Amino acid sequence: MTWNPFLLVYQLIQYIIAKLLSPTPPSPHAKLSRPRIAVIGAGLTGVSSAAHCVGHGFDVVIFEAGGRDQLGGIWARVNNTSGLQIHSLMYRFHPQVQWSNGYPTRQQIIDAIEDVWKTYHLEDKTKFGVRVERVWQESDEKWFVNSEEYGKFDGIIAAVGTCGDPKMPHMRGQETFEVNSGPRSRIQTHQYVGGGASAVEALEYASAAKAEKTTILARSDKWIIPRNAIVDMLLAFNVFGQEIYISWIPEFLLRRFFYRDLEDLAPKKGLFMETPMVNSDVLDKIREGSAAWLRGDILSFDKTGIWFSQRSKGVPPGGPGREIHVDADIVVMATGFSRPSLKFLPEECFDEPYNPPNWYLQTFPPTHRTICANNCTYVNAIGTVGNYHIGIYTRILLMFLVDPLTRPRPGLMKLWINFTRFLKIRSPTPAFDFFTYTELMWWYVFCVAINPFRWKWALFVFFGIGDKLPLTVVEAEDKVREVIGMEEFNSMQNRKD
Ligand SMILES: Cc1cc2nc3c(=O)[nH]c(=O)nc-3n(C[C@H](O)[C@H](O)[C@H](O)COP(=O)(O)OP(=O)(O)OC[C@H]3O[C@@H](n4cnc5c(N)ncnc54)[C@H](O)[C@@H]3O)c2cc1C
Ligand SMILES: *[C@@H]1O[C@H](CO)[C@@H](O)[C@H](O)[C@H]1NC(C)=O
Ligand SMILES: *[C@@H]1O[C@H](CO)[C@@H](O)[C@H](O)[C@H]1NC(C)=O
Ligand SMILES: *[C@@H]1O[C@H](CO)[C@@H](O)[C@H](O)[C@H]1NC(C)=O
Ligand SMILES: CC(=O)N[C@H]1CO[C@H](CO)[C@@H](O)[C@@H]1O
Repeated sequence: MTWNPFLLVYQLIQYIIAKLLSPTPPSPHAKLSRPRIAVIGAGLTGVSSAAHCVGHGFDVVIFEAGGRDQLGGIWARVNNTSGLQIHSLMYRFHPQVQWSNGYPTRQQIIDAIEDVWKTYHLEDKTKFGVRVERVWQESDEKWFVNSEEYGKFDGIIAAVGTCGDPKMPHMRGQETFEVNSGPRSRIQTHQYVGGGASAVEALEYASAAKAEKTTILARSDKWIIPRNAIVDMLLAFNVFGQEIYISWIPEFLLRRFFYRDLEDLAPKKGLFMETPMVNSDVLDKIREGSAAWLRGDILSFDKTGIWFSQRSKGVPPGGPGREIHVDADIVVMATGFSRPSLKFLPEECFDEPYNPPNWYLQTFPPTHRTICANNCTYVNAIGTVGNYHIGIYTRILLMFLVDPLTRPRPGLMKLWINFTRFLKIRSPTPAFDFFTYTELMWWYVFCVAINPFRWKWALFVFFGIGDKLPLTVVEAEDKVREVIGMEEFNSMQNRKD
């Protein structure tokens, strides 16, 4: 490996963050006395949330539908050619994570998730092979998961992710296509269906398989942004989380300096409307002739390839086009994943107009503030993915659980949702269907600042430090309330079962 000063600084910073901000793992058999939390899903989000909980003395049980080999969620299910699209700087899903390079491989990501899982002794707290079908609350506001055998929980963290089963649309004539990969034949054309993030995955797979030519068949236009940490962070800096009057500036710059001669591929619609693809090679491959990008609709398959209606820019899907035949040796359906269901949550969580993602901070259903659907309600975003926000969301839940005065009332949660809708009234997309990372940070700041009882928790919520001090204050507050006869507001901490 070559010596790289930036990498060295990056590693040093990560080392310091890990030392300063990782909550101390409890000893393996320590009795954790604070409220008990059910975490649903053992992907990156579930493992990170659970590690935060036990690190602050809360007990957890992780429920994972898959077996032990599913630890790591979606990353456990994809091929080795799949890797991180964004820079790992924006993928520090737990303070303890220390990446050795900018773009870790699938195996390195799985190892990092396992490492957090083991460090926080979550082995004994994970139930593999248990798909959560139902969570419900008894009159004491405690939760049950699936059945009574797992005991009562004070809070629920749903971390089911956004990638469930692969989406496999059936297309006319699909079974007549013959894969041409006999020992004598070369892979000449790769044919891709779709145009989202999975198309990038497929491209990487194609280049690993030494495809001579790759054609991407895309139904709709998607923005492509360069794989450059600084550019990506600047784009995530739009605190408004929507198309604004100056959005034309980044859009112009991308067209002029990134797309250049291929400007026709840049979508007409705004950048801040849909998750962009992060990739720096695809445009180069198109320029050099080893890849082609065709916009249009698939008509049917035949023995040697695909009949395709090629549309020009601006013609909507299904609109008129030119019929062409695309020859292919192999067809990769890069059609993405269907969304895992949250239907195990109580029905009232889905009442319009407060159905996901239209929840408090996008994550807490207004009818149940002790449910935190961490990182799984998102639709489109620019920014980072599994980053600090997993910890922040988890700690907001922990704050609600131990400090009754910080708990939001359903009416106020709805008011916040209305308020955010109002702020984004001119956005071309519904308020919660697109956000940027900076907007998320503004939500947190607002959430902590709006309620004076949350101020003492600010350092804890944002950095995970100093939960002892606010807890002593909470105990003092509890005493005051007992004296003035408001015990019903008492913290859960004092309610021993
Ligand atoms: C190839 C690929 C590349 C990606 N690249 C990036 C990238 O560059 N940057 C980025 O930010 N993101 C990227 N992503 C997005 C990725 O989804 C997230 O980064 C992250 O890994 C999601 O973690 P998660 O824990 O939230 O969800 P998952 O990893 O999907 O884990 C959810 C887990 O919950 C379990 N589960 C679901 N329902 C239930 C139930 N009812 N009961 C029990 N268990 C259940 C599932 O079995 C699964 O193990 C990429 C995704 C893929 C597939
Ligand atoms: C990629 O992963 C999928 C799903 O696990 C699997 O079916 C397929 O065979 C894998 N492909 C390669 C080339 O490993
Ligand atoms: C993926 O990579 C890991 C380590 O790099 C290796 O152990 C594993 O066998 C690979 N899996 C496949 C399907 O190639
Ligand atoms: C939120 O807005 C809806 C209409 O969009 C209104 O019916 C409802 O009363 C508002 N709720 C609050 C809490 O302001
Ligand atoms: C699984 C999941 O929802 N991951 C998302 C976490 O949040 C980021 C946005 O900050 C998304 O890009 C991820 O896909």
